[in-house]
Amino acid sequence: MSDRRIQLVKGDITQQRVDAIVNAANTSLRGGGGVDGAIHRAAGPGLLEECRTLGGCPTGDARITKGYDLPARYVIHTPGPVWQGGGVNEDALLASCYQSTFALLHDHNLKTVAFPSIGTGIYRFPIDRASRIALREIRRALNENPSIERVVIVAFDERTFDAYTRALMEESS
Ligand code: AR6
Repeated sequence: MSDRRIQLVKGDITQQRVDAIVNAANTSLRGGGGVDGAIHRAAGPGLLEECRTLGGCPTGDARITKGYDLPARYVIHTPGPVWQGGGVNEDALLASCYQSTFALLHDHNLKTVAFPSIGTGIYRFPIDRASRIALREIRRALNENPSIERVVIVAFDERTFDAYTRALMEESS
């Protein structure tokens, strides 16, 4: 059975009214393209200012900042792996992005979160593989943290929405 706390929606993560949205960042935490660019544009300059104080973040790890002009209270920044064919620990590093994010949610007592599809844009992680890893980690974290109330997966495009739909169906079958 799929966990009722998991929701898949199509849309723009910057519009999500949750405790924290997750940013598919890079290790510099100085902003970038894709969802990172969209989050920085919507949050305003305070976000980059705070990010500059953090001194970067290793791949698979995560850092938390305030949400500034976003409806979300916090942003959790996590750099995914650049896909290089699968032989350099990409699966474990992607899983680690989710694990690190849930650790921060737990530490800060946050109950609702929205994820983009980490790694599957500019970093080219294969979408079917990434969506299975994401759902496996989300379900594991939900089992361990009954206090998490809602996990929204925000698919920006049809391809991403379809891949997560398939992965959700695999899980519930
Ligand atoms: N809301 C939700 N999802 C979005 C949005 C949005 N507003 N905009 C894009 N996406 P990507 P990555 C989707 O490339 O592969 C940046 O330059 C997008 O369609 O944002 O982890 C960082 O600074 C895709 O499905 O992240 C890094 O350098 C998903 O978000 C690098 O890109 C992830 O695509 C990280 O690459």
